Amino acid sequence: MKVDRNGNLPARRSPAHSKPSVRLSLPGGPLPLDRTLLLGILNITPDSFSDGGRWVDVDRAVAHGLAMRAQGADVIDVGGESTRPGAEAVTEAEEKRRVLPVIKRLGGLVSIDTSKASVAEAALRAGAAIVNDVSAFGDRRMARVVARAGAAILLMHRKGTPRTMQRNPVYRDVVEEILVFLRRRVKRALSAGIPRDRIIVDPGIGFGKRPEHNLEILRRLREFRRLGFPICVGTSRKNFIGHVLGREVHERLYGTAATVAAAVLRGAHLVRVHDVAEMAEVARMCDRLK
Ligand code: HH2
Repeated sequence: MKVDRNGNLPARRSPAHSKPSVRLSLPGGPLPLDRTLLLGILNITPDSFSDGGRWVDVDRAVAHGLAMRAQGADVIDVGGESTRPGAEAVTEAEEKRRVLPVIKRLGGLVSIDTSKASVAEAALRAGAAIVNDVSAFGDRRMARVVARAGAAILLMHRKGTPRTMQRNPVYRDVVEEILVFLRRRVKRALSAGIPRDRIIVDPGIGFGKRPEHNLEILRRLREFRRLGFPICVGTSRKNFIGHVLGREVHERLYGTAATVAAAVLRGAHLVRVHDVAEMAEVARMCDRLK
């Protein structure tokens, strides 16, 4: 190995101290990725798997969004349609009726969790800056809508649809298959005119995956850094935690904390969580341990 003229080995740039190579910009300016960003989940749905029915009233939803922000959420992820396995589809009109008044009143940094281009378009007009599309362009108009608005897109992997995705999902290599899928969807985003620094990727924990697939994704999360985009991970209260610990949905706080810690230590840039106050502490601690 080469030494410098004082006989010292060259300084190694540790990943923790080098500048993050991935970037994220929103219409309001760049978002720093030197610490993990938190997406606080706000489901305005009667049937979401863990908080269904809690935030269907607009006043309560807005108050909860503001409370999550005060607890450390960087982005409030507003959704009007549950994606849980077997969930019923919701019409465009109903989804808009649920999310738009809340987005308008929340202000600040908001992402819209939708797979419908028309809902995304209306939400971006109402003030959202990120489209969280769990179908990764299942609606062919979505890429153009996001590009035209100058918004960011969060592209998530999913195998099948909410109706079918948990019916015996099979992979040869779960991580490789997701990487191939995400590369293709990123390409589609770029060719629609969405800039590189407005793209986020997500392996889609729980979407067409068995518990062992979800665990493997988290163990091998570093491999997603090869894509070169910010990585978002959503493990909060999900079924694979219940599977490991034998806990019901509302007993998964510690299990969620363990998965958030694993994700942050293995390179997640954003985590999508229900329990913002607790997970903000987990993320801050793990940021310092990197
Ligand atoms: N998970 C859910 C919904 N949206 N978006 C991203 N990017 N990543 C995720 O892992 C993800 C997501 C499912 O969780 P939740 O919103 O709590 O439940 P429901 O879909 O039943 O509303």
